[in-house]
Amino acid sequence: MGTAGIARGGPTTARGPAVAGWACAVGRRRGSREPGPFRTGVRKEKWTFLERTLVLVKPDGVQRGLCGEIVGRLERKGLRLCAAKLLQPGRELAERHYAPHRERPFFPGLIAFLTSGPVLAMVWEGPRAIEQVRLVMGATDPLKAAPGSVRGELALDVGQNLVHGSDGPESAAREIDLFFRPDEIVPYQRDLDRWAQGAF
Ligand code: ABT
Ligand code: MG
Repeated sequence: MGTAGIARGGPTTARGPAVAGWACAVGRRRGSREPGPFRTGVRKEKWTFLERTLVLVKPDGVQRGLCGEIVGRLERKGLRLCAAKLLQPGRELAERHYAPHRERPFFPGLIAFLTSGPVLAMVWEGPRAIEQVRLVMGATDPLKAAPGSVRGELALDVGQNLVHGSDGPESAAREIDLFFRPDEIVPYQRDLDRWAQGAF
């Protein structure tokens, strides 16, 4: 299983690296290997499908002292931080991370930018975390980003746009594996998860 899946055996959904949450609180439907979603008869708790996504505070975000701002927004959204490290990406890591853009004219500048200073790499987890993080980030071009989003509020330039979030389940799995070993991802529950992640 890729590291976008939960470390302790939750079932994988059709959406790729998504995993089933509340695994301790609910069981499978009797006699079924399917994860749901459904309400169990006994505990009245539903399956919540959790996803993991890679988030980078890019070199401009670290240099501008915006790590706390970005982490805070994701925390306040209700997402759960399950891995974090500060590192300066080398050329090979940057090229692998942005491999889907290899043929684009902006690729060399993109690699120069990502390798120009430390980034804060993180894995965030929650229901539909991939889309949720992209919403918090705002559109790639800050001019088109929603006003309350990170890029809409704090960025000016399409290249120096502060933050990266995986754009789909496959890229999340690939990117998490690039930046983290499986044992660097810490699965845990918080009490607030049942208040923020759709337990009712
Ligand atoms: P990333 O999170 O960095 O991947 O940004 P996002 O997914 O919002 O946007 P994409 B399309 O993946 O862009 C990757 C990086 O390339 C930069 N870029 C993109 C340009 O500089 N010019 C362009 O015309 C386009 C389309 C923006 C992204 N990041 N940086 N840094
Ligand atoms: Mg992208």
